[in-house]
Amino acid sequence: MITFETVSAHVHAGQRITPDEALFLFASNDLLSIGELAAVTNQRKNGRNVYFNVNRHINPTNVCVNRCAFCAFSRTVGEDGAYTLALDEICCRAAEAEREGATEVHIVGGLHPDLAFEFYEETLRAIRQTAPALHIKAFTAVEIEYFTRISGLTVEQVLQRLMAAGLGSMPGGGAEILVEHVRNKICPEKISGARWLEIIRLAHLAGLKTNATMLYGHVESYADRVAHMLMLRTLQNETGGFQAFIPLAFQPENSDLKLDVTGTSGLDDLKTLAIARIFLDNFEHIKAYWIMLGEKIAQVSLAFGVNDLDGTVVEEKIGHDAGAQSPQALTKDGIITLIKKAGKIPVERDTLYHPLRSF
Ligand code: V47
Ligand code: SF4
Repeated sequence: MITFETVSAHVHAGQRITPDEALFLFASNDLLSIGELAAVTNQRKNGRNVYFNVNRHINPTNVCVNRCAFCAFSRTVGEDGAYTLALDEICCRAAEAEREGATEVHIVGGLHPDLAFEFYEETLRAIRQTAPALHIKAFTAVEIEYFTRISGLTVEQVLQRLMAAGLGSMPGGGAEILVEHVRNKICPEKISGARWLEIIRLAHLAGLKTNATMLYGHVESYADRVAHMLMLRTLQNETGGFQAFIPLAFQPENSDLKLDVTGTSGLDDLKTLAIARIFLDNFEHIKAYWIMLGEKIAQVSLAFGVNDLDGTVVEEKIGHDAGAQSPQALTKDGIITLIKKAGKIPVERDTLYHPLRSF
């Protein structure tokens, strides 16, 4: 029989916990005990260090053929609010980010019906030329699959071409919940969970590091969350290519997902981050995305197993179009203060987690 004591004994002995044990923790409301186990796990991996980076998000277009039910960011061509940035504008934002001390640009966008694959290659080349110091973390597995469709190339060829043009790593979006019956409800047009995993696997084999996200707090059950994390843990065993796991708290405003939900609770946010820290023993980093969580929950999460805060971001659309109440940007000083006041050591990192300086 699973009890808190048996799970705790496994964690303290440094043993991997089972999916049933993770489910047992989700069913418990003993947040402080779960947080303690996560903190022990994190302390072993990262000590008191908390990583952050100075980055800027750029979303080249919000025009998207998928129109996932939870997404308040996307538009169809010609719809009010639809936009596509010119290459010059993208470069201008990247150059500004570099001038202001960023080390990374994070680029994701909609699946535009009229842009050719060459536009994305050109974007990478142009950024590399105008802002050579920036690491380019770009394109989710969903976008990579779309590029194969519009170009007629294989996944491997798309990845090679993008890497030759300057792609340095990939973000973890598009994973949502990898379980098929959930995807059928929230994003029926999106690639399957199996395909998402396959593309990420190929990216890892090509030498790209990626992250993995999990969109939670909508129609999924705790069992779905555990199944999602198990698929990631299994792939990580094989490739070792994941850097951070990032749970994304669902923001319910302006989406077509007609749910009687007001957004996730602070308790659920902290429990999910803590269980992720315990269950995903082969992930080095659990990232709190303050945009979706708010600064205060993100700060408290540092006592619940989290060791990474997303960066300065500067301009965020996906969460804010869906009602996120957090600011658009945090300054570097703001992040450092937030981490210090949680009793931790702020460590600025580059995209690949090389420490740059601590404060
Ligand atoms: O895949 C869309 C999510 C993701 C909503 O890898 C929503 O470092 C909440 O993946 N409520 C894109 N979430 C963002 C993303 C990301 C963000 C920060 C860091 C990294 C990283 C990756 O945003 C999408 C989707 O899961 N999303 N709509 C919404 N209403
Ligand atoms: Fe398009 Fe991504 Fe929004 Fe889905 S989540 S509609 S794929 S931009």
